[in-house]
Amino acid sequence: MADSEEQKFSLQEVFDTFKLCLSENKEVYLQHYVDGWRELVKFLNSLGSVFGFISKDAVNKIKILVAYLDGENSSQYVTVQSMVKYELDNGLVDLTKRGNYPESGCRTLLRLHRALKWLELFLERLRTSSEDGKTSVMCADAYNESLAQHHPWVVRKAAGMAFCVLPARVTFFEVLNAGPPEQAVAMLGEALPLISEVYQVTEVLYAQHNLLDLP
Ligand code: 1Q0
Repeated sequence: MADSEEQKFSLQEVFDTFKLCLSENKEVYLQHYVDGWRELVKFLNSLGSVFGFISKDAVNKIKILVAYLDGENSSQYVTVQSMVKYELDNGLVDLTKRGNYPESGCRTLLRLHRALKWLELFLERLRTSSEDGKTSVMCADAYNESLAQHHPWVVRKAAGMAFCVLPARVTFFEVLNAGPPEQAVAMLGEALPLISEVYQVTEVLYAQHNLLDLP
């Protein structure tokens, strides 16, 4: 019982973690960023095993970042800004092709960062959709506009198949566990600017350091 309670997804929790992500001077706290993704993965898992290959990859990336957060250099991984500085200053990032650092914090976070764009686009569509809107179409459109360009054909194909089995809009809102659709829509309206700002801050940082195409 307690276990399934723990697994229960809460939109409020996503909202809260993304709110905590940004420091006063607009640095992104890695711990909260990772916690936000953890919560999202819970949601993904509740949609069923078709999404297993996606959640597995997300969990893998979360684990890599958690290892840095808990590791001996944890003080360098407090914010995404400090992580970027530390890894670049110490030559811990494969910049042009995969080599000695296939699991750098920078390249791992970049994958989640790109997925955050998908999330932003998808949630915005969901928020503004009408009752008969199709979640599978909203999801696919958001994906094609963002993540898809970074994925090879086979991943795009598998993702496209998974989107087809997304629950209908009304069920989707039920799984969101945030009250009636109007209430969930209102919460999305509050959460989106936060997600969007975290995305934007990270995007600018990565662009400044030429990190947007890390292999
Ligand atoms: C609701 C439906 C969820 C659909 C998720 C869309 C994303 C599709 C991504 C497909 C990823 C396929 C698995 C492998 C990809 C990797 O090759 C790729 C690159 O990594 P690498 O190491 O090979 O260079 N990895 C990624 O691009 C990272 C993908 C992470 C996706 C994380 C998705 C987590 C989803 C959360 C559910 C969100 C629910 C929305 C509603 C919540 C309301 C706040």
